[in-house]
Amino acid sequence: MIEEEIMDLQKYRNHLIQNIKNKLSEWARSEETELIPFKEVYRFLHSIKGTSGTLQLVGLVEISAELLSKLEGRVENWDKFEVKNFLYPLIEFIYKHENSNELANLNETVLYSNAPVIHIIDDDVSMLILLKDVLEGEGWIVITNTNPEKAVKQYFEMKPDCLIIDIHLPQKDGFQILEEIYEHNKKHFIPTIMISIKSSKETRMKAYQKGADDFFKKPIDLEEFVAKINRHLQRKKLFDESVLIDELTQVYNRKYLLESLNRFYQDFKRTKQPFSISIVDIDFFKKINDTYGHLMGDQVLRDFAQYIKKNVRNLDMIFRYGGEEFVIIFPKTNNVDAKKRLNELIRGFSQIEFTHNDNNFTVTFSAGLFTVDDMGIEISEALKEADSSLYEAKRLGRARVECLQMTSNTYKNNVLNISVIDDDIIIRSLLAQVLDSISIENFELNIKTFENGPSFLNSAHAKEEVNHFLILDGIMPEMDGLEVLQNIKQGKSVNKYKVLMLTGRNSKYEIERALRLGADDYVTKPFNVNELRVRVERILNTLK
Ligand code: GH3
Ligand code: MG
Repeated sequence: MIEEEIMDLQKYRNHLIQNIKNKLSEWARSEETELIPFKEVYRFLHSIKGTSGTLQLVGLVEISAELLSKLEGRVENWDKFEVKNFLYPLIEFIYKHENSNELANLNETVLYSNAPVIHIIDDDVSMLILLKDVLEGEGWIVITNTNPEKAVKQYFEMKPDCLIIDIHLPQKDGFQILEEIYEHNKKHFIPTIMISIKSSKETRMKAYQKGADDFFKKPIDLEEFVAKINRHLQRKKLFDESVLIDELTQVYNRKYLLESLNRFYQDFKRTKQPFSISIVDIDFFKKINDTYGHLMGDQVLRDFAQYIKKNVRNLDMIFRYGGEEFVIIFPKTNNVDAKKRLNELIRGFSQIEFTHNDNNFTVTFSAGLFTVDDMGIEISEALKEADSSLYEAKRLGRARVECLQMTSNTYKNNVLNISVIDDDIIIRSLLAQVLDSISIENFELNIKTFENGPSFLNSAHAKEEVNHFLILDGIMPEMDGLEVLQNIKQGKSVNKYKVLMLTGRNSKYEIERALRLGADDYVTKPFNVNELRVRVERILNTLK
């Protein structure tokens, strides 16, 4: 009896959700110029709120109530994009509700933008799927290839932190891949692990001679495999860091500055919290060298860098930019606060007494400031602006901070077309939102969603001669995703496309076909939204 009641409730819940989806689809299909009456959205939410209470969908009651309260005072009609953004919490709820069982089973790994990237090349798809699953469970980003030609290309694009290669591959064996990447690997110390069914001493020796760091015999002991990779990644990280520290002053070097600035810029675009960049330069440094000698000059540089490092917050960062020029990044800091801090630093440092033989002297520095608080500005421009301000600080007498923050110009960006093709309105809206929150420096992202293959293939969006990133559902009613993939990969613009396939969790066949047909990566459904964002960000950054 009770069982029956529960089942019935489930039936009505599905019905409600289907109704919501139908309405969302209807709005999504409307013309861009067509306005959606304010009243319609209101009635829609109102009805959800009423019904979901009865159906004991507590989360949905809360979301609809919250959205309704935000509608108070509103009278204007909406365009469809506005509606989609507004209703995002609802879309997220439905996604989680529909996939709750499977999402609960997903490892709750947290992926960070700086998660290590592991590249696996193996034509045995079962092995590939298994390893990808296990390694992603560790919070690492895993990219996979079955085709060696494509793998080498992807290796240079993605610059992984660890490489795993099967020896026996079609066309080209693992040893040949090792040869092709040898020079790059030597410079970047990318740990390379060979895996193979054959493990004769001869095979292992050959692997090591060609540049492999490690060798695992199949079947692989996964626990040991993960432990080893972890070790390799730790060493790789230490190596990367040592390359990023300036030897004399022991603060970060210029190479790391550019990388960090990009990261802070991404965070800014996501969080909208401004951050400040300052170029600082020691005043009359040449005179210190001339008067007290180069060794003393070096000492001043060291002390200066350490003074700044000790007197800024933990999250602030200092970099040696050039000779006696440094850059300080103040994350989550507006212009006024950054200026105040710089003034304190200038005052504090000027009071430090240096001693050379019996002479005491003090040193000052000047600072140029620029605060990134506007989407229109690019990092390279921001640095230039900070530099002009530094010049102004020097001109006005030194030992001071200046900020000439000019209004940002309009910059011409490259265009990257992004398409999502999925028959499910929830997935489409969810992905559109995820993509919307991503920004890639110097690129204007042009995002469009399609509910089936043909509408995409026939669209102007697909035909434009620009780089294109495609998220493609594997299984769709009208035209299978794999068919769409095939279509693109046989087209003349194949090189302009990067394709991420959405596949079923357990469908080896689908994954296999996708990779063979040239998909650049795959993600199994249901996916964790945050994880997907990080992955997509990584892929998009390789398109720069
Ligand atoms: P201003 O106040 O306008 O910045 O004058 P300045 O003398 O500080 O600047 P200028 O650019 O004329 O001179 C900078 C000097 O810094 C020239 C260069 O020899 C010296 N320098 C650059 N790198 C190092 C270093 O690593 N160690 C030492 N001791 N000197 C360095
Ligand atoms: Mg100077």
